[in-house]
Amino acid sequence: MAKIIHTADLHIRDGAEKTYCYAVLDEVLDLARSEKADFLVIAGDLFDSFSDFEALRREVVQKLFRLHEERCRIIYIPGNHEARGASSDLSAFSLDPVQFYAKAPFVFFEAAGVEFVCVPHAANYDGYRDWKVPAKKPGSLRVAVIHALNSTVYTGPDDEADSKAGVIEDDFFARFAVDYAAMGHVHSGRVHRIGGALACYPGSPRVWRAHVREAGPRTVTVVETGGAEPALRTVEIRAAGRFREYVLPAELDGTAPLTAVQRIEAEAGPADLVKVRLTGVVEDENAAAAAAAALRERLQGKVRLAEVDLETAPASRLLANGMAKAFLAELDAVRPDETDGPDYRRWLLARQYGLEEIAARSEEPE
Ligand SMILES: [Mn+2]
Repeated sequence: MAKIIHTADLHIRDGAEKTYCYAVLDEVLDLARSEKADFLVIAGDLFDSFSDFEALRREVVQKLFRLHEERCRIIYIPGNHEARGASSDLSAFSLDPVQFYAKAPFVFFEAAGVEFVCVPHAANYDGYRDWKVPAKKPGSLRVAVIHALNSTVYTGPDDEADSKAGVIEDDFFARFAVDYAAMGHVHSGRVHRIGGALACYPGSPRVWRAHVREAGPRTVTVVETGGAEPALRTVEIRAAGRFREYVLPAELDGTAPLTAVQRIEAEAGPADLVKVRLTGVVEDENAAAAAAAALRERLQGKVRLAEVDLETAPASRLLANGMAKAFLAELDAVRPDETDGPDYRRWLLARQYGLEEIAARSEEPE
């Protein structure tokens, strides 16, 4: 029976983000310690680029060394990001005592009754049918460590054109009698059964970018062997914070309603990445841009990273439009006194929808 902490896609970056990345890493290591894990498996993209790998690998190995001393083996394969901008072959680096397997096409070893097939990231794995992977010993558990896409998640070209990952075929898992596939690359966690294996993406334990795939709790997977099949559970990494996205109708001057901003500030935590999308018709997009910059500045003081996007349209043509003027005058007459609460929000939305509708009609050919 063995216990494995499975993580991937930490994307440790030097510079302003280093403190955050290390807080996430430290929490993962604390978990491995408190769980008394036999293995910590890092399935690629531990570093965000080759230069981050070069700059920080010694510091990171120092952090991992303490866990190693507590008899947890650390197994790490490079993902597609470690090779970004690489000026030398990753397999030439030693991260001792971390078991770093960068030598293509795979490295096989057995430890504590678990057989590992470690597959460093490659642009493709086409030759795998010729790989001389030893037959599985009866009674042992086989874990494949892979940084790639598979058929259940690959839905066409990767949207990160400059950091594509290879695609591993379904047949791979059955051919090499894999029980558990410790996958990396996809940042939202998921488990699929492929060719008799449980193929698990633990998801990134951090928030890497403002994207829907980074939403929800950030987790690592704890795997326990010994039963009929591996038992999995996910553990949230609190230091990761959350990705939070808000769509707000802007006032005519481009500012976000204060109550909405206060709601965001009450909800978001200091480790969060917050994205605000300001929508609607505004009088002057330059003023709106300045208001957006001020909002970004304000939120930046409260959260780890704040992004404010303008998705507005200028009302210049509209204000010359008699219907728009009349509409705004009517609406101003029924503007709620309280700018707090749902009535005001509904009023703001009604005004935006009305203006957008008038804008659309005024562009129709006569
Ligand atoms: Mn990746």
